[in-house]
Amino acid sequence: MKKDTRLILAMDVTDRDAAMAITEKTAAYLDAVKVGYPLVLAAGVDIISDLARFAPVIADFKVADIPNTDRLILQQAYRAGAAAVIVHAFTGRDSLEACVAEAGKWDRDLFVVTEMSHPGATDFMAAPGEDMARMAADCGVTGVVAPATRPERVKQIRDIVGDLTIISPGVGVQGGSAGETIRAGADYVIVGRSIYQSDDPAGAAKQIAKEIVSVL
Ligand code: NUP
Repeated sequence: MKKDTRLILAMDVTDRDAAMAITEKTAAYLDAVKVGYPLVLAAGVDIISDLARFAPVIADFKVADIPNTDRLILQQAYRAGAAAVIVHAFTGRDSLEACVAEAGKWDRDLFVVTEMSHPGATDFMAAPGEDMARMAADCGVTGVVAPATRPERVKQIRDIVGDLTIISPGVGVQGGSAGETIRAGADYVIVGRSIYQSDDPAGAAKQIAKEIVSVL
């Protein structure tokens, strides 16, 4: 994944044509596009290779199963053309190691969720978040997902994961700031609704990319 604008679009629009059109319009400001269940279930898995024409695709499948099932899911995501897959870590080391091995076979990226960005993440996920970040670094993943809504946590997670890539959702509608998140140590911010619900998605993406440049 190139590190140019440091902006990743979360493409959660469920209309295939709209998803394609918005991604094409904003592509000049993106380092990657992230898809998850909303769009893939609506449009089919081929949407991954279709969007990959505009930017590398991160499959946000938050994979969380036994090692064998994790492996099977990752195979399908990479086969469909995903440059990276997002998985959970709370399932434990054997599951994560299976994911790392599968990503290695395909020579693709793997990101691990530490603590999520929504308020409910503090109910259960925050406490083991640092342990999960430590285990992720230990297992040799590409990077981790850390909450832009809590820049202080991004800083703490940066201290744990060293040079690994940090991608941070929660900018815009969820309340996080792109500039603060990058300043806290994230490599990329992930932005969805603030871009795809805008009347001018390209203008919104350009503005966020500008904000990021201003803090580098
Ligand atoms: O902790 C996380 N928070 C989060 O919002 C982990 C995620 N993967 N996401 C995803 O990022 C979420 O599912 C959505 O696709 C995107 C944020 O979108 P938005 O709040 O900018 O619209």
